[in-house]
Order: sequence, then structure tokens, then C-alpha cells
Amino acid sequence: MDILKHLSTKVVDGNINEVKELVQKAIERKVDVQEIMNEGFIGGLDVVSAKYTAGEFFLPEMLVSAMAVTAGLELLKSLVNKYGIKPEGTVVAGTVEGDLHDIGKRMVCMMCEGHGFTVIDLGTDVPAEEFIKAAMANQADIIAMSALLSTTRANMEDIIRKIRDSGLCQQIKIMVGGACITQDFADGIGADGYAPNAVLAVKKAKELMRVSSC
Ligand code: B1M
Repeated sequence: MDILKHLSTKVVDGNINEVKELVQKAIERKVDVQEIMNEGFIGGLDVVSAKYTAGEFFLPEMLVSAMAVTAGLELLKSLVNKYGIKPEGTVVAGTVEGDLHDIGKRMVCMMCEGHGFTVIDLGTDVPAEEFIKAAMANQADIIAMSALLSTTRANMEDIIRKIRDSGLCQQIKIMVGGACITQDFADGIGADGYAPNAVLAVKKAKELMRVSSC
């Protein structure tokens, strides 16, 4: 079986050890990092999502698959970091308050780090105050927010309002993304940038570094 197909089936099985072994193999065979993420990880998670929607999988299955991908991502990160070039800027990233999904946000962080950004990852369930505090403390250029639930994406607007009220938006750009976010939604809440995936997130972050304040 093709190594990436094999990887995606092990993600569906939630087999952490085999996922790590297959990522290691893929790295040794110099498989493109994007392909590992798209076909191996996201391919597997799409199957998990379909099974969850169909009532074949429940929360525990979804969780072990997510744990397997997280373990695989850590391995990949060590590889991608080797691409590191000159610092592009500083990104403070997090999944918004109420939302515990972090795989996509980790991918965005990993790609940004790999492309020369300093990334401060605040994790999940991050309230506005924490984004603001970290952005100030680290003189960040970009705040990157992720949301996967239609219920939590609404928190992004509130966070953006608080960032603007804090006066931070004179120096900082706000970027949003996640499965339930669209360009229209991002425009509607006043974000400076949106990207549909981790690769385009890096491109957007670089673009935002070239634009003046919000
Ligand atoms: Co959740 N979950 N989940 N879940 N989960 C979804 C999102 C869901 C679509 C599943 C479904 O119904 N088919 C559904 C949401 C429905 C909705 O609101 N529209 C759902 C639900 C309902 C829930 C719970 C409410 C379930 C429950 O408790 N009954 C619960 C909520 C918990 C909470 O957050 N408060 C829940 C819990 C969980 C787990 C904890 C078990 C686990 C997450 C573990 C973890 O992340 N560590 C989980 C998982 C794994 C999923 C699915 C299966 C996979 C998510 C994922 O990692 N996708 C998911 C189904 C799906 O999305 N297909 C689902 C892969 C990831 C790479 O994609 O994060 O979109 P994504 O990131 C992409 C882009 O969006 C983009 O780049 C990434 C890569 O290219 N991107 C950005 C992301 N952030 C960006 C930021 C940017 C730019 C681009 O700029 C800043």
C-alpha cells in the first residue's frame, strides 16, 4: 500500500506508534511535508469525520485519531524546522475560547515556524485577554486565531473587538482560519486576513507583514 494511504488508515485506527513509524519512514523517503499532512493526516481525519457524522465513530475514536496526528505532527515539526531561514516576524497563535480543536492550528504554527516566523502558540480555549497579553509581551506582528465550531467562531469577532479596543491594532494584523471559517466570514468580523489551509496561511502571513496597520 502507498505509504501515505497507509498513514491515513493508521490515523483512522488511532494507532499512535504506527503513525509515528510511518511519518518517520515518509521523512526518510523524502516525501513532501505537505503531502504527508494533506494525504496522510487530513485524509485520515476526513474519514474519521465522515464516520463520526454517520454515527459509526464516537468522541473517543475521534480523540485517539487526533492524538495520533498530534504525535505525527511533532515528528514532522522537527523536520520542517530545519528549513528555518531568517526571521519573518512574530505570530501569536491560538484556538479561540470554547474550542479545543488544535490540529489545524498546530499545522499553521508549524508551517509558519518552518518559514521563518517566531511562533508563540497559546494552545486551545484562548480568551481575548490572553491573545492581547501575549501579543504585547512579544511585540507580535500577527495574531492568528483558529476555530472549528460554528458556535466558537462567533468568539472571534468579540476577540477582534477587544484587540481593537486595546489599541494593539495599530501595530498588529489579525488572521483567522479553521474549518468553519470563510473569506466572507473573516471580512464580516473585520479580520485582516484569512487562509483556508496551512500553506496559504504562511503566504497570507507574509503578505500581512508587508501591509501597514489595521
Ligand atoms: Co470535533 N468537531 N468536536 N473533535 N472534530 C468537528 C470540527 C466536526 C466538523 C465533526 C463533525 O460533526 N463531522 C464538528 C463541528 C460541527 C460544527 O460546529 N460545524 C465537531 C464537533 C461537533 C465536536 C464536539 C462538539 C463533539 C461533542 O463533544 N459532541 C467537540 C467540541 C469540543 C470543543 O472544542 N469544545 C469536539 C471534540 C473533538 C475532539 C477533542 C475529540 C477532537 C479534537 C482534538 C484536537 O484537535 N486535538 C475532534 C476532531 C479530531 C474533529 C475532526 C474529526 C477533525 C478536526 C481536525 O483536526 N481536522 C472534525 C471534522 C473535520 O473538521 N473534518 C471535528 C484536520 C485539521 C487539519 O483541519 O483544523 O480545519 P482544520 O485546519 C485546516 C484549515 O482549516 C486551516 O489549516 C488547516 C490545515 O490545512 N486552518 C487555518 C486552521 N486554523 C487556521 C488558522 C489560520 C489559517 C488557516 O489562520 C490563523
